[in-house]
Amino acid sequence: MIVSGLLVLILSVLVSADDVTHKPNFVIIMVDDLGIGDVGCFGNDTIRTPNIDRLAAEGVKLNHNMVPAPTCTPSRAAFLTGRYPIRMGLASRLAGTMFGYNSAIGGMPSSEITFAELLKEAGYTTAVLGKWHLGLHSFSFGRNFEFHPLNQGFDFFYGTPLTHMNECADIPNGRISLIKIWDNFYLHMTTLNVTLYTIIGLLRYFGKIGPGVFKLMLIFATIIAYLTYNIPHFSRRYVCVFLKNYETVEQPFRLQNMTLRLTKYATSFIEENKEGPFLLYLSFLKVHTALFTSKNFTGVSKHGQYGDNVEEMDWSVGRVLAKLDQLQLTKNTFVYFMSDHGGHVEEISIEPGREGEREGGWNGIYKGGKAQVWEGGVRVPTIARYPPLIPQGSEISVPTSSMDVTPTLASLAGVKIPRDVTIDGVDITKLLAGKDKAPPHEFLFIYCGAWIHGVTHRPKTGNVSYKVVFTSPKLTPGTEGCFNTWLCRCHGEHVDHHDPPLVYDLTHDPSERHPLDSTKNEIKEIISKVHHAVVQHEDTIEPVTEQFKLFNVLPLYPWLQPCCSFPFCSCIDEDCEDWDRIDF
Ligand SMILES: *[C@@H]1O[C@H](CO)[C@@H](O)[C@H](O)[C@H]1NC(C)=O
Ligand SMILES: *[C@@H]1O[C@H](CO)[C@@H](O)[C@H](O)[C@H]1NC(C)=O
Ligand SMILES: *[C@@H]1O[C@H](CO)[C@@H](O)[C@H](O)[C@H]1NC(C)=O
Ligand SMILES: *[C@@H]1O[C@H](CO)[C@@H](O)[C@H](O)[C@H]1NC(C)=O
Ligand SMILES: [Ca+2]
Repeated sequence: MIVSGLLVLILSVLVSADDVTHKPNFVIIMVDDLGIGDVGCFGNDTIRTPNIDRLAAEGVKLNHNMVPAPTCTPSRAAFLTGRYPIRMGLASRLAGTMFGYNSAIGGMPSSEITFAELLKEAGYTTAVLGKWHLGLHSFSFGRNFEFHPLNQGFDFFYGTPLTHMNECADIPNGRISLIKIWDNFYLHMTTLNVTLYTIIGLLRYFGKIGPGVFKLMLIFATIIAYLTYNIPHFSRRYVCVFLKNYETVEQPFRLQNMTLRLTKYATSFIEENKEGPFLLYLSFLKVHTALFTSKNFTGVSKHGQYGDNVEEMDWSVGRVLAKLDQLQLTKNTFVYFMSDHGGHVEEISIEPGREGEREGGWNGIYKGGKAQVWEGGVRVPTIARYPPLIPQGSEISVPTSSMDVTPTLASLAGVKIPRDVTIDGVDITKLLAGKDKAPPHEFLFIYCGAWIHGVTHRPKTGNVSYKVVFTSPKLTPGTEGCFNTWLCRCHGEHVDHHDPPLVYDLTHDPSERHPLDSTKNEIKEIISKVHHAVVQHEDTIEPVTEQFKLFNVLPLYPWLQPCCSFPFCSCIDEDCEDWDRIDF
């Protein structure tokens, strides 16, 4: 409280009222799990993404933009704050590196300063639409919304606190992937329940409990049995929740017209705030599974359901750009487009009739994908457009980071970031403008959970970017994914350690096929420089509260579960039903 009060004070001194009107607007578009090979302007000649391509033609393409961690939660936390996720306790030591439940208590601490907070203090109206995935409540007996977007600088939220998941499929033959992956689900549940009944029976048999307690325990065990066998049925309602600000407005959320809904909210927000300045963070539920499209985009692409999803997302981007054009805001609006990490290689359809069809993103020439240290996991399709600054159709090929967004936005808006906060990203406005071609980062660390698996190294001199890989996931032989675990894991038996580390010349070998000879002196020197950088970086990491503790991430706090109508937790948001007649 005191810190944010101080922040308001500092910022209001720095920002005088009359330059507010000259500030750029910001439209920040985040796509979920989109691969770099899925986009026309990044080399795809069969998928149609004319609107994203238009952005690139009118702005700059960032060919080597990286996320510091290849899964949703940590990547998004870094994006919003400009800091490595480990600085906010979001580097997981567990098998999972993302949040999975609404009734859990981990999240991005509200003490973190997001770009929305910086801009809001500078007079911006801010909104986030779509996926959040940075937590909801911290531990409390009531609801405290500690991790909610409205507590992180956003004035308006319409979206899911969690993410879109396979459980959310609303088509009849949709799937419940987690249960399917956990092959022996019903066997495990039966074992659990038989054990429970046996224990109760034995307790009674040996006279440890009386008949009254025995009956109560039987009732209790029966409730447990009912709940466990119905996890697949309930999980959709628990997981797939849509909020409008703090209110639960749809549960489980309906997918079919979801992109239309987010698009309508996006264009309305721009319209309502055309006098500016505004920040719109449009965070698509697409193109994560379960796949879904509205009527107009069903069966339109050359790449099955996945391609349809990409093309509908592109359409939505097009509506947002058209709204900026229509209101003559294009010139004064900084647009940034990115994916939160690479495509999900292991997402292969198991739907009857479509078995084997790829449902995850395509990472083009890059190796691996989501949850991996390889380029397919961390190099993301990225475009920035801002006509007054950025030359049309330009490209940047030096390594940049998604963490650069916060300092860059702050710089463009003329806001100072408090000096006591460690920011890992850098202000790249001059690089975007084509004025300063110097690489902004000599070292970029690639985290998998709590561990640094690799480092991208761009020496200050010369034109080569290197990658040093210390640890890599054990892939299913003959594939580029970890098909046994559905997503690659970060440590233990699931990874290989490389000593000496593998070194790649990313400039000439972007697919990471040919490690350089580590007996050569120049390669040894690179390894030693990178080792040194890792040690220096680790020295700057201060211990903070770990958010990925087992008791934080499990759904152990049912009273924190958003539920619009107890006990059924079922409702629909009835605004806009007539999608055929809506003007976007
Ligand atoms: C274009 O994207 C589709 C869908 O992800 C993919 O199947 C195809 O291989 C891509 N084409 C190229 C040239 O990368
Ligand atoms: C769907 O396509 C029809 C025919 O082209 C068009 O009139 C309608 O506006 C489209 N709907 C949406 C939501 O774009
Ligand atoms: C950088 O690359 C360009 C061609 O891509 C080459 O002409 C130039 O000599 C290189 N500079 C250095 C310092 O290696
Ligand atoms: C989506 O919109 C179409 C066209 O307006 C409508 O027929 C359909 O029922 C809607 N679907 C849902 C789930 O609301
Ligand atoms: Ca994601």
